[in-house]
Amino acid sequence: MPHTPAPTPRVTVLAGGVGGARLAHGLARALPADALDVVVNVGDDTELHGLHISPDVDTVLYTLAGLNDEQRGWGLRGETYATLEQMTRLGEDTWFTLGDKDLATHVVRTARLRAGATPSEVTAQLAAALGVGPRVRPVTDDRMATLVDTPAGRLAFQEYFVRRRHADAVLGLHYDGVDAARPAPGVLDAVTGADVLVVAPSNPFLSVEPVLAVPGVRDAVRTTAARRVAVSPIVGGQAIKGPAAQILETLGHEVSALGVARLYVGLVDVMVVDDADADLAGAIGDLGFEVVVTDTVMGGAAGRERLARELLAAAGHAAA
Ligand code: FO1
Repeated sequence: MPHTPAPTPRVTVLAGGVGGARLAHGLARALPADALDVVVNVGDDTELHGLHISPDVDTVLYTLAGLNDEQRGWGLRGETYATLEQMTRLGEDTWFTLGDKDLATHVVRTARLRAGATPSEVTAQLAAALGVGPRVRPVTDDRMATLVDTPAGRLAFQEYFVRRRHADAVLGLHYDGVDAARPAPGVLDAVTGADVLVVAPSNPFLSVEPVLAVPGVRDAVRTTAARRVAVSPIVGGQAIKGPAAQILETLGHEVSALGVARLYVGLVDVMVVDDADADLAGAIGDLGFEVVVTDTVMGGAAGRERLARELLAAAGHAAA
């Protein structure tokens, strides 16, 4: 019998910053560029020095372009900071570290937004200029901002995350403006038209929820015919990066892959957990998930691609 190759699956990733970018990079290595959509959180966006900064979108773009700083996860490799040093000398408060090349992104984005382009259009232009093949989409073109309730009061996201080094207990989260936000063009189609929907190992409250909270997105995830796969960002009771463990705890959830799985009931079919959490597989399965236990700690590009291929296999699709 002649062998008919399986059609390439259409894959959409819901992503925050570093974890989402790394998994998207693995998927980009395993799939043709036009098979992959990355829908990105914009609740972390901020305005500083008169510039519009979209950290998660940039982290995804830089990572897919192979230009990111691997150690930090965000920003560009081989950065210099001459502009920031001079801005400090001129009296600007420079707690948010902006490299010279990264500043170019913010200058260009801000100029184009002021000239009337939408965030989606600017993101597509930046992606093309950086040679990024997969479609990278901000979840919305409307303004929304994650605000963090702490014992010190309600903080703007980057105030909490960078300036105060996510040291404050998180008592609650507010996604300001989200009720009036509309999904950006193509976002709902990317969710409903996918064969595989991947929820990246990003922070459930800081990265995934502000994507789902945009009206229409959660329903699209609930009802899509895509096979839906989530990777736990909690491994062995700890976050791979950032404050996910502390936030789960202060918001009253179990700090484990099981605690994460409980958040995704009804939204996801397959939970992928790390080998370190093999003992939780039974309890996660009891929630109705199919469970895949594997090495989820993505090292370099090869590790990301391996995990990406395992996810696609778990979803019933082979990679290209
Ligand atoms: N994260 C930090 O911890 N410190 C920084 O100074 C910092 C600067 C920065 C500049 C541009 C950018 O795109 C991201 C940057 N990040 C920084 C990361 C970022 O703010 C957070 O990691 C994300 O918003 C959380 O997903």
